[in-house]
Amino acid sequence: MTEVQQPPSESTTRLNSYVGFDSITQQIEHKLLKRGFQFNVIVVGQTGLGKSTLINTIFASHLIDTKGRLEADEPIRQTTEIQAVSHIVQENAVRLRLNIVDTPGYGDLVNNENCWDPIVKYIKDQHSAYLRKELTAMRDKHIPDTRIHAALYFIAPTGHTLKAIDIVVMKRLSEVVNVVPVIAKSDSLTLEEREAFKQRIRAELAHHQIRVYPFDTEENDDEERQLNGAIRNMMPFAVVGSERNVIVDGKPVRGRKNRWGVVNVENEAHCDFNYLRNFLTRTHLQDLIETTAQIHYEAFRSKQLLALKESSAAKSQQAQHVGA
Ligand SMILES: Nc1nc2c(ncn2[C@@H]2O[C@H](COP(=O)(O)OP(=O)(O)O)[C@@H](O)[C@H]2O)c(=O)[nH]1
Ligand SMILES: [Mg+2]
Repeated sequence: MTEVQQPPSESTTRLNSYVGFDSITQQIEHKLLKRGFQFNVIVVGQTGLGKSTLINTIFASHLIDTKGRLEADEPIRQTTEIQAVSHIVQENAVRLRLNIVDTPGYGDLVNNENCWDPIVKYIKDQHSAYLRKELTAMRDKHIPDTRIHAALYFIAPTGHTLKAIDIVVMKRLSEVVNVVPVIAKSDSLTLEEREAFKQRIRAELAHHQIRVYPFDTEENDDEERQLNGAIRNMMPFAVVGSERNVIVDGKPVRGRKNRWGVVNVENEAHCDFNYLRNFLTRTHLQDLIETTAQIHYEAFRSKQLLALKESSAAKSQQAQHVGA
């Protein structure tokens, strides 16, 4: 009688069942699922463009998948400091700790020079905290990750061109983080205006050589390249946010009600909110996390370590001088 090798199943104990290294994918999956994922996003842009509102909308739209709608919230408060809002969202067996960092707007002042500094500093501080943990002798097996995986950059829906400040800030941000531009309050543009504005922004980004996410790396296969190409063609996502539910077909949805009708933020005919959410938390989640570690954090890390080496070399030279 020949024995049939059985693939591992929940009912057989792990040790005496068939074990091949093809089971590694299940092992990894099991471990990752147990640990859950941490995903950190920051929102950046001028005051009043709907950053805090969009954060609220993203969370509300996720919570509907599991727990039903949030009720209409407290009135809007002005954001005065950099502040993280965090919720655990779950889809099937996967737990995602979604952390969105809200920032006070800038651009209200006459002189906006270096107004982006606190945001760039915040992003670098997270890299630096991670590096410090990584370098301690008794480093934790799992370092809590606060590194920012994506920066949503809010563009005012002027329908004209980018402002000088948009170009400067996106350029600076793209050096330290994955930048995802969005057109804020896009309900104020007609569909034609929106399309023309998107095209103009893409042309300007290219002209100023601002590298926004997603960009292709050598590791990408054809399918990924195609998907990235499609996303780049619809960038920037034209979003609408709302802190209120409106009733559409008898069901409450996040939306904005006007005299002439209702914008349902999750309706793809109305705006790109769904595309943005799927892009961030589904199709590109893992890639955003990886690019952050392998490109942005790595650049920071090697710079810091080099500086550290140089300063210790200088110190030991000094010590030799003193000793001589
Ligand atoms: N028309 C429109 N108004 C919006 C949208 N998102 C937010 N708002 C409104 O814009 C104002 C400022 O929003 P807020 O989220 O505080 O902006 P923040 O300063 O960028 O955080 C509020 O009155 C919001 O109700 C949107 O998508 N469309
Ligand atoms: Mg705000």
